[in-house]
Amino acid sequence: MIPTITAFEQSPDQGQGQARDMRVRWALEEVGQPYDVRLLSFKAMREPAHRALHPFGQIPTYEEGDLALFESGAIVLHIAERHAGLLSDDAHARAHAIAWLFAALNTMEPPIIELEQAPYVEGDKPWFNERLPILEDRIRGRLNELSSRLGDADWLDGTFSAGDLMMVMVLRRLNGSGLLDEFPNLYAYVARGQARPAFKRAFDAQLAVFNATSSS
Ligand code: GTB
Repeated sequence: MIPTITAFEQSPDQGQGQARDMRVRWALEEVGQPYDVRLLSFKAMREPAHRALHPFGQIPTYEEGDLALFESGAIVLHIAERHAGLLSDDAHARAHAIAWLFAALNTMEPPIIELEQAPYVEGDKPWFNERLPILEDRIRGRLNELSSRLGDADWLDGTFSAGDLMMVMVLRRLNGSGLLDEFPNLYAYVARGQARPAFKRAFDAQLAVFNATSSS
């Protein structure tokens, strides 16, 4: 059965692969599962038909037969559990990969999102310029810890896993911030993830949506 995912009809990132459908596309490409995409306008995302799939009216969603899922982490984990390629058969390695997937979403991503959103949410506040380095230092602290753990390894726990997929996706949100460049092994780790053929196929697919919708 071919699953259907949802994505932005017009992604605000202009095809840079930062919207969270990219995580799901990449996971599906890694395991060799073809998929369909339903593109949604911001208006359609708020309508009852979509809210029935996603309580918060967001993308991505994932439909497969009578299963409907939301939350990119849950979707990637579901794909990894159902197909070979993103989780080891070894029970401990599997548990470690899931821990890294949660670490990406629960430990690394929140301060990164806070920094991303600060200009929109607090940019007009008189204390904004003082708070910015605090937010950056919070991320730097986490990057430092992650960098120490990764060391010279290619991936976080042996072979490439769903945990690496999610960590790379979260870290690449720092593109353009300069923060990742301070940690050469993390910079190389993200580059390694982005060099995977499955990443490239997923990236090209979401970029094709942007190119088609921006020229029409
Ligand atoms: N926790 C949820 C998950 O992981 O699936 C979060 C889902 C989410 O934030 N979805 C966003 C959304 O639907 C798109 S990905 N937003 C519309 C809305 O809430 O109305 C977040 C995103 C959007 C755009 C960029 N960008 O342009 O760079 C980056 C990330």
